[in-house]
Amino acid sequence: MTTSPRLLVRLPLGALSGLLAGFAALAVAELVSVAVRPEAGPITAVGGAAIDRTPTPVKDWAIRHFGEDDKLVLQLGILAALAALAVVLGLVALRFRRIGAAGVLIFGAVGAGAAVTRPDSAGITDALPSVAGAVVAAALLYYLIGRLTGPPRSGATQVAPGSGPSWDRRGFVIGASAAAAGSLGIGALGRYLTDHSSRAAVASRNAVTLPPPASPAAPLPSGTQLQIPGISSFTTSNKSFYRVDTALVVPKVDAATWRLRIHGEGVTRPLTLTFEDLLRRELIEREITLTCVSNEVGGPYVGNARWLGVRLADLLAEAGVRPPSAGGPADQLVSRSVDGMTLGSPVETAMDGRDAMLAVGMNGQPLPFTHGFPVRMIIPGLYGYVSACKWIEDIELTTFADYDAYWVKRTWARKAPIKTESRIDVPRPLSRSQAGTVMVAGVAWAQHRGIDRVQVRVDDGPWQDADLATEATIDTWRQWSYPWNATSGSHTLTVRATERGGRVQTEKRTGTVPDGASGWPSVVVTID
Ligand SMILES: Nc1nc2c(c(=O)[nH]1)N[C@H]1C(S)=C(S)[C@@H](COP(=O)(O)O)O[C@H]1N2
Ligand SMILES: [Mo]
Repeated sequence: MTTSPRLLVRLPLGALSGLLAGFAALAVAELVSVAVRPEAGPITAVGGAAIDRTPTPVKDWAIRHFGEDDKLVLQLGILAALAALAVVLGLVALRFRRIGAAGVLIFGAVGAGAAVTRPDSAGITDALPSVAGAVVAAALLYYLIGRLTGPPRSGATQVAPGSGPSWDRRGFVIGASAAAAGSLGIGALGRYLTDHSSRAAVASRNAVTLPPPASPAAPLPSGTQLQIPGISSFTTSNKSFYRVDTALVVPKVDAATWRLRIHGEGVTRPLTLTFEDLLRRELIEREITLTCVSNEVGGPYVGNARWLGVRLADLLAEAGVRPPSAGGPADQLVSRSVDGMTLGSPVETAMDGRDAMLAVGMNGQPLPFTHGFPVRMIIPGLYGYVSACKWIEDIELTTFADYDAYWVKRTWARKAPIKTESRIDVPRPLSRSQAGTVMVAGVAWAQHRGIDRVQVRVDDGPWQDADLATEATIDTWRQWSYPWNATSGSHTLTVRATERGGRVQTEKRTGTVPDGASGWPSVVVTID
């Protein structure tokens, strides 16, 4: 004979019911999202909405503290919140079965709302994953809680008359087990199908043979790379190149079906280009150092690569675009990516003769998916958020007065040329070295202006000229080194760079918002 489980048993089973319902919701939603759109899954949609709504200082803090793991941390946070919520709903349902189930539906509506309002939303169908997940989960919760609290059903275990409410232990165990197994199976199927759908993109990337550039990068002059342990390699490998973007799921774009549209104000011949179209054009190859506006003084979000691509100014000219200085009506070029990101760059800068390009290659490889395959923009001298659109699919000519891009809506500057900066790579902060010659070394950058001088100061001593590595181009960073005759004690090393033309890197310390951090980097070291 089974009587109603005591509170100590009922509460955990209610919580378990909630968790199983939540798990089923996610599994079903993710499976349905494969059919609809992978980005329409509730975790991705809610996470994306959260990223977009996070106040800039918090986002900046998250990037600083979690670095490139920021998105993983966010997803784990969402999962933890969902789990807590599922437990609460399970417990509520013990008392109020309908309200618990309705609560599940409400959270499904939140997921659906987030999905359809994402900038890359395909419309109302994006609600389907969340809705399907929520309906299944609500039904499951209703059923499981019913086993815990409901009256004995005919055919259930025999109950002595008058013994009070009973619970269907067997029904609960079977239902819960079936739900867990079913969710696991559905989840696995969803995962398998997701991998399968990205296979076309992977195959299209594997099939790319990058043509040789019509205008190759000059071979790196000898002396560009100093032989000093711990200094940033002049060329940053694709694997170690920093990654900064808002994409929770790295877009896997099939190059075979990819198209780029160029249109808007002053465009007399709108263009639609395929990936093959781009590869057939004259390609340029250039060394360019990319920097993120979120890079703190001394921070890691800067890297140099050899980019291969199509000159952006040529494509724009072909579309009939004239820069404002030649009477063109558009002063802003808005790039849009497949995941709905928007970046605004000055048309004047893109067409002023610098090597702005639509890049297809990075260090001799097709772009990695994380860095924008199949095509991204690169404009030397501008921070990434106003130039380096990854997974680009649309270029619209407009004005700064008429349109604010994604980060501009979130308090960052409309225009953001890269500030002259330097970084001490060695010695590491708070490291210990032996008295004698200690190599102080690092990198300095002032893209599209060039670095002419780097100076090092020990404590409050005079500024000493560092030795500069050979310059590759004015668009790249430059290594430097200073053999320091170190004496024992604690010392502060400070560095500053001077750009071509004589302007010294400003001492003024500012944070990253709104247009990039400034100030002199320093490290404190101990000499034994
Ligand atoms: N589609 C898309 N492109 C993007 C971003 C993004 O979030 N989405 N981030 C930009 C920013 S802020 C920077 S600094 C560079 C970083 O490029 P990387 O990840 O290849 O280093 O990409 C830019 N392009
Ligand atoms: Mo950035």
